[in-house]
Amino acid sequence: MSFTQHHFALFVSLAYIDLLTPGCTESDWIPFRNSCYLFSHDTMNWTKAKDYCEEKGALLLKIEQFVTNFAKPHDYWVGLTDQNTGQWRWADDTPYTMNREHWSPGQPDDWTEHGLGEGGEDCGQIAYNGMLNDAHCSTKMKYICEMQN
Ligand SMILES: *[C@@H]1O[C@H](CO)[C@@H](O)[C@H](O)[C@H]1NC(C)=O
Ligand SMILES: [Ca+2]
Repeated sequence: MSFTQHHFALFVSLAYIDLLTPGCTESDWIPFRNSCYLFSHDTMNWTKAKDYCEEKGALLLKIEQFVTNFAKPHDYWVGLTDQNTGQWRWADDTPYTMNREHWSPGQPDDWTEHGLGEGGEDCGQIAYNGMLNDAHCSTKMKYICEMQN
């Protein structure tokens, strides 16, 4: 485990216990490096989650650095979508460079048999195992916002 991963693991543990820590103005937000993070308890579809983060002056999570020890008992929306352009982009409209090592095996698969309405899977989530998957954007899911200080 690298120095960086160690600190990320610590940050994930802090997120579990909702520690009130100085550095973030809202109590549910967890400081890590130069950002504050919200691991939501409520669930929203991808677009609502993106809007909620933006209302808070934050972004649906843009993952700068992947770690293998992301261990959370939930799936969370992150700020990845290919719904408008067919190309994966971050919620701040910057391009995402595909790296399949960060996706669960066989993902993104743009699955269409979900029974959730039209289209395939165009929105990105991070699963409990720390790997990405594309899911139907209408799915209500927890989400992670990142506010840069
Ligand atoms: C997301 O949720 C909002 C409000 O609940 C709704 O208006 C919108 O149509 C939903 N979008 C999708 C893609 O399901
Ligand atoms: Ca998928």
